[in-house]
Amino acid sequence: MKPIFLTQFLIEEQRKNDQCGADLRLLLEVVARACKRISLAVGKGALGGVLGDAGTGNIQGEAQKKLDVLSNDILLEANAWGGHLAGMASEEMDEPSIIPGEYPKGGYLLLFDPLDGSSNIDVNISVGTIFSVLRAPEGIDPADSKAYLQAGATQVAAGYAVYGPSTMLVLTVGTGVHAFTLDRELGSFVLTQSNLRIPEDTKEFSINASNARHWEAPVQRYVDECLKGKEGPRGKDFNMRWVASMVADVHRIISRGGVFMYPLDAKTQAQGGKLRLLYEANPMGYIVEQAGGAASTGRERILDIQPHKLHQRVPVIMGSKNEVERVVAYHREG
Ligand code: P6P
Repeated sequence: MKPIFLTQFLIEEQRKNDQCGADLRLLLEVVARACKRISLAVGKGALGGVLGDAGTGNIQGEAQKKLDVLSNDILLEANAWGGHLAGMASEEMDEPSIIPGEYPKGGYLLLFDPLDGSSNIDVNISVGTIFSVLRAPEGIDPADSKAYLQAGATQVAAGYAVYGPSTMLVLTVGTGVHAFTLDRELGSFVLTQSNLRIPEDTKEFSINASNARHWEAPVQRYVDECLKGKEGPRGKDFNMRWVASMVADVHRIISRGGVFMYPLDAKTQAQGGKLRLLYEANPMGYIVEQAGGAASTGRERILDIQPHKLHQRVPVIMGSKNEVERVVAYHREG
């Protein structure tokens, strides 16, 4: 069968989807090219001279890996001259980055976590890039973080690249979720799965169990019932997975079902959660919902949250619809 490359897919999407115009298509192609460059750098491992810490920290208070900084720079440079963006915001930058004066500005904002899960890099575990596309609001300077404070439901596109045994690009422009695999010989992303759907039920949950003593009662109850297996109220055995790379964990869930949880707990209560809303929870939540799953904080739909700061953190429970709804029901019951 003739391969469908990302460009052809996006051109065909453009023809049938008013939300996916030429500018958005070109923006997504630029991001995809940047992800190819990141994949190349990540894939070199120790041979690329870019493992280890950069010796700097980000606004999150996290030590930056050399590849965090390199990935961020790759995305900034790739998107500076294209003319599709008014500005960019990143986990690795305190404030938004505006388009250099010598280049035209476009109508979109790009938000990204350039290398999610980077603490896994030095031990050769899958990492990824997460990105979200918003419309640039009229009358707000894209250098002002207020321009990016839009609810996740307003996203026009979202996607991630997962740098694993193969490099995959998974994206949505609002008409389902589609997966592309990087053909390294051609240097092109080839469509390998269309209209991904998350099974509504699962036997697999994903949570960092070392935080168990910090969890709120509803999460404790949900996990305890999973652990009781077929002898317990769920009547079936569960498996657990935790990669500690959101992209890898959520990609598994989009591929075969499951529920990913980084809930509010006593450790993260003060900062509102662990994962970032604008460039982790929102894009992944949009993709999960487009694949028939659900994405909640436990108390509200993630995509409904009105952000109040650029690096805002939120609790995250997303994946198989029936499991997320069960966790939400337990929160309602208290
Ligand atoms: P913990 C990676 O640092 C990340 O932001 C997500 O990708 C991942 O799901 C989570 O943090 C892992 O957190 O507390 O298990 O190390």
